[in-house]
Amino acid sequence: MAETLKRICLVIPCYNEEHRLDIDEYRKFSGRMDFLFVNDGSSDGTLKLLEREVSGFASVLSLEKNSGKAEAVRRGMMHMRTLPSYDGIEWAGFWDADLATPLDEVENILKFGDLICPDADAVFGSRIYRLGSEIKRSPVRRLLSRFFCFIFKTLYRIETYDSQCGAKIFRKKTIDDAFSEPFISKWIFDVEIILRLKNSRLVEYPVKKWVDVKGSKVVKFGNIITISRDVFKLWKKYG
Ligand SMILES: Nc1nc2c(ncn2[C@@H]2O[C@H](COP(=O)(O)OP(=O)(O)O)[C@@H](O)[C@H]2O)c(=O)[nH]1
Ligand SMILES: [Mg+2]
Repeated sequence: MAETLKRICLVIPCYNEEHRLDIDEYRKFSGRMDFLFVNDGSSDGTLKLLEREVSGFASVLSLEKNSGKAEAVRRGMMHMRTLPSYDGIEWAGFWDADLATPLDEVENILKFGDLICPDADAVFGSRIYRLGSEIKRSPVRRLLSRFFCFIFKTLYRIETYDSQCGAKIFRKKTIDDAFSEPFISKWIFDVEIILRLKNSRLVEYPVKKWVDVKGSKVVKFGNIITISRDVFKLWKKYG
């Protein structure tokens, strides 16, 4: 355990997460990693919950207006640099608030970075179905993910198996390149990050567990149209 002690700070973007945030789970892991919760202009009791429950063991940044996950993560990554613990950490990342990827995977992803790919600039969680893993995703999400990865490969020559997993970590030196400029895409900013980091060494870590948590706000028909527009915008800018 000691080797992962506060080597990493995770941004947790939170939009209307009052009923999904498992505060006790975060508290349990807070001795081993830092958390920066970003309230993304929630209209429910998320901010009150964060102020009441996490300020004793984690940091909170609150955005007045809802700006979407991409901007919430970006602002969090930028704000992290002002935290007193920032100098001591080696890695920074973002992790979905619903803990679809459990927090014990943080240690595994760090080990993967250290042992298997010590020269990696970023390690991205990837939901690969295989013996010994527990990946529970709806068939619709699986299908969409395969379809969009095919598009990304064709249009941008990105060889990722799973671009959208909400568990990603970055070495500190890559943060500026990945996050200093606002993203032009709303839902596929993960792909935009890959396009921005084309000169860095990026690797995928096959998560052992990923469980679809009820209450997703992303997979909706309207968003699929926005995603398609994003694909075109990215192609125009980075293609
Ligand atoms: N949907 C949505 N999620 C946001 C927004 N801002 C931050 N998030 C966070 O993005 C993460 C992923 O959201 P979720 O609904 O679980 O997406 P999914 O599981 O990928 O379908 C969660 O931590 C959300 O709280 C936003 O404006 N909309
Ligand atoms: Mg989710």
